[in-house]
Amino acid sequence: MAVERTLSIIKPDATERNITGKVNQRLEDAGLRIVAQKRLKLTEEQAKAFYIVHKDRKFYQDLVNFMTSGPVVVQVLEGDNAIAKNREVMGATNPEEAAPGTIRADFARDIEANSVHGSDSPETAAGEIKFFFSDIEVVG
Ligand code: RTP
Ligand code: MG
Repeated sequence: MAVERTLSIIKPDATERNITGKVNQRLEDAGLRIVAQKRLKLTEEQAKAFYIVHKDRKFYQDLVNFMTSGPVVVQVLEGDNAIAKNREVMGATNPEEAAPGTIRADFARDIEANSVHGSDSPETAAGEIKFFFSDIEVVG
């Protein structure tokens, strides 16, 4: 299995409840290593740019409003098969459909305020990591 890196975001609904440590524990327990991490408050412009692939979806502006509503923690996770592994630990987008024991099943409020983001392919992971981190900020 290939060692990969993926971009993770702990979303405003989770920072608000002060559960970033609990989320990180889930990630680390799954064998993912946090090789970069910082706390930010996204601007409208940054959130729109990050989610540009969803610009034609009807939830786009709501999502941008939510992602700018409070601090986020952006992170790079590293490990074997990290992209798929992180998506597995996160659970389905809608917490009502997320498997028991996943982060979203246990912590998400609803389909929008769903606590975490994770890149969905090697290509998006590379682009999303670059969006937030320079090379010297990622220490494997
Ligand atoms: P993410 O990109 O955050 O890891 O989540 P995902 O792949 O599971 O979901 P995606 O389809 O990429 O949607 C991105 C985020 O938009 C919000 N969303 N709201 N109101 C809605 O129907 C709806 N659908 C999606 C969620 O915050 C979702 O994670
Ligand atoms: Mg997505």
